[in-house]
Formats: sequence, C-alpha cells, structure tokens
Amino acid sequence: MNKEKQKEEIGKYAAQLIKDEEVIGLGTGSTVKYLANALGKRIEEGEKFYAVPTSYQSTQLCINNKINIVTLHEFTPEKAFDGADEVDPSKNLIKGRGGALTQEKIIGYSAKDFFVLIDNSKFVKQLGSKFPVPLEVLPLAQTSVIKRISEIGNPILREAKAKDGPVISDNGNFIIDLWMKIDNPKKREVELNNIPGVIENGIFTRKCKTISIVDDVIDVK
Ligand code: A5P
Repeated sequence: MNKEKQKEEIGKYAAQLIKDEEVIGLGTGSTVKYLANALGKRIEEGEKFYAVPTSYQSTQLCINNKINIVTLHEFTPEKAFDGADEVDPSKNLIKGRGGALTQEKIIGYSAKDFFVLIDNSKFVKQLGSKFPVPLEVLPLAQTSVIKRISEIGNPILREAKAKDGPVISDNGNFIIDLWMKIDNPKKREVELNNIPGVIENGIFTRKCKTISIVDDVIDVK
C-alpha cells in the first residue's frame, strides 16, 4: 500500500473511533485531512461533531467539512488526533513539519487519549534521524536562541516558500529547525523549552496510541 493510501485508510479508521456529538482535538497535516473528510461525510448524513483545531489549516478542515469549531475554554476533548513526522520505538514523536507544534502540543497534551496517525515512513530508531526538531521562537530572541542551540545541533531558520523571509507561525513567531540526534527525548523536550524565547519545541513525549498499517492491516498500539 503506498504512503497516500496508508494515510487515507488510517484517517478513515480514526474517524470510526469518534462518536456522534463528540468533541475532539483535531491535528494538522495531510493525514488528519482524511479523518476530517470522513467526518464531513457523516455530517452530510446527519451526525454532528465538535473540534478544537490546532492550526489555521485544521480550522479550514473544520470549515470545509462543517465540523463545529470549539475552544479549550469550553471543552477538554477526551480524544485528540494528529499526525507526526517521526516516531521512535518508545512512541516519542517529532512534530511540527507544518509549523503547528505549539497548538498541537497544547491540545494533544490536554486530551485524555492522544491518537497519532502514522504511515510507515514515520518509524525511526532514533528521533532526529530524518527530520529536525522545530522550535517556535519569539522573533526578538532568534539570535540568542540560535547561539544557545548551536552548541547541541545545527539550527536553521525556516524560510517561507511563497513569501520572502522567514515562515511566520500561526501565533506570529519564527520557526527554527534544529538538526540533531535525540538521545533522551524527555530531557531534551524540557531543556529546549527552558531556553528564553523558545515558546515550544516539537519533541512530544506524552503517552500516546499510534495508529499505523502493518501488512496491510490497521495496527493500534
Ligand atoms: C504539523 O505541524 C505537523 O506536526 C504534522 O502534524 C505532521 O507533520 C504530520 O503531518 P502529515 O500527516 O502531513 O505527515
């Protein structure tokens, strides 16, 4: 099964875990898009869903599929669903390829159950093997943060593709991609957030359930 088909099957499977009228956390990316579209079909047939979105892209998915948008002020979702860039054997994650890591972490860490939807390309032995760790950073702190993290890895300010200059996150900040192998994800997650000016980093270590496909069959762990 190719990667896109895996994402579709995983997204559709995850949608089946959501009950009519349920409030969920809705992640960001190309995999959760399939989940949102599957909910959209059920909404056309008369069901209702509520979501706390994790980005503007996630908000658009809600709008396009007529999923009611709610906030963490009103609801704490029992279940949050999101994709990931890398997953290690202990189910620690790197997230934030799409720059949505801060809101994704706030919502993913609030929910009782955090479901991570991953195609097979996402499995790695060690975090940092294929993707950098993104840091959301206050623009005024870019130089001091880069100086600090240059001691542990190779930081690159993320450049926009359809705009001149840096990527501006949904929260108005810069994203610095830190290329490094992660030996101790829990420790690194805390350490990076201790640097003044770092708002959040893309290492996720909370307990989660992964949904993937093994030998063409859905696998939930
Ligand atoms: C968004 O910032 C990211 O954390 C995504 O959730 C992550 O990159 C997974 O995206 P895909 O499902 O598109 O691979």
